[in-house]
Amino acid sequence: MLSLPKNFETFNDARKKSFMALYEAKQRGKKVVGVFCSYTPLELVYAAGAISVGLCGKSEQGIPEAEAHLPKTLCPLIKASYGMALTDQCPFFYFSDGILAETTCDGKKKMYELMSKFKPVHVMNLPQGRDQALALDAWTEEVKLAAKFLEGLFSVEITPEKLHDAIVYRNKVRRAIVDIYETAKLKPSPVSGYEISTIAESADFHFTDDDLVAKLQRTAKDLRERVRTGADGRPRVLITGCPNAGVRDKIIKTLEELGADYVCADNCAGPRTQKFMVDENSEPYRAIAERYLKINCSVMTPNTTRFDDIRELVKEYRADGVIEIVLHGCHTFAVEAFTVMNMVQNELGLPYMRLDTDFSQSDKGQIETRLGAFIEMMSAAA
Ligand code: BJ8
Repeated sequence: MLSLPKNFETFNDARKKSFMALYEAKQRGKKVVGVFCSYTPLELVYAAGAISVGLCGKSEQGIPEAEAHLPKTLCPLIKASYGMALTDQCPFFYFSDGILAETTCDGKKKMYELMSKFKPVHVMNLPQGRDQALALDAWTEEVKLAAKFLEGLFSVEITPEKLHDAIVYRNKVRRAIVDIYETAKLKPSPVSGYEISTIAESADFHFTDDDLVAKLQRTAKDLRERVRTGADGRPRVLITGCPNAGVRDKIIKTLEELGADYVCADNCAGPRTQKFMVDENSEPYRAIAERYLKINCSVMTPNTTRFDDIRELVKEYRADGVIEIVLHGCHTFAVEAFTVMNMVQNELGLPYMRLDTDFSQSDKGQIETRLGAFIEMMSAAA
């Protein structure tokens, strides 16, 4: 009989619901793999007969405890992720049988060394110079090693057939999620970006046997048919930079309450990452490696294709301005922000604002003031 975490009673209702679905899946014998990054090849997890669950910290919870082990100046996403695991406050970490991780930024990869004291952790070596001659070969080998890790962890065999089925399934999920994001291409968007991002994220916490693809497709259709009164003339914003789930309420909700629409994200929570499919007709390990290596994250060097993404997304989603979110301690996005600013202001001719922040509420008032001024700037430029 599986036990519940000690602090189960203190979880809020939404978390309890999601956690209970995972708990029931575990009771049915499902295995769970915790993941932290868009570079994790989820196809392997599914081919191993397991469920993946996103473990990134999204609030201040666990940060004070994490700071006893990690530098205070580290990015809040890393500290929160580690702190939740350390203090056993994350129900999803609690039920993860193992962790599949990658060498992305320095803080994350060193944090995984500490995390491996709590759970089996396999770290894939992500080649960051992805244009180099042997990058794709090396990453293909890493994908194979990750498959071996999962086979060993769960005593299963990842057959070519299982891998192919997993590739086809994950492609379908991605297409359905992109369809939901693309609702916001309509002008005015029939639905708030806050709601779209919440729906898309819920696909990472799907632990029942319901048909996820059908559910997402139904949702996309419902969203498109919605009529949103009073949405005409609201400035449309593209958000770029670090993952924004930990600051969604502080920034995105406030932005929309102040009168703008968040229509698209050029970050891991957005069509930029989901749009790449795995080629279903090629050798599966190489096809998976190719797909994931296309992701335009600032941990890559050079990362010029990220700027092509921003150009395209600004055009497709008809953005009136760009907001860049830089989490404290995230050097790669902080450095790239200079190039993003120049491109948005000088080449695209749009207002740009950079917000340096963390998961605390201490800068809430200041952010609200800056968002208000930015909305006025976009309205004046329209
Ligand atoms: S693919 S964005 S999920 S690495 S943890 S890099 S914020 S200092 S999360 Fe990321 Fe994968 Fe890239 Fe996406 Fe900066 Fe913090 Fe590092 Fe971060």
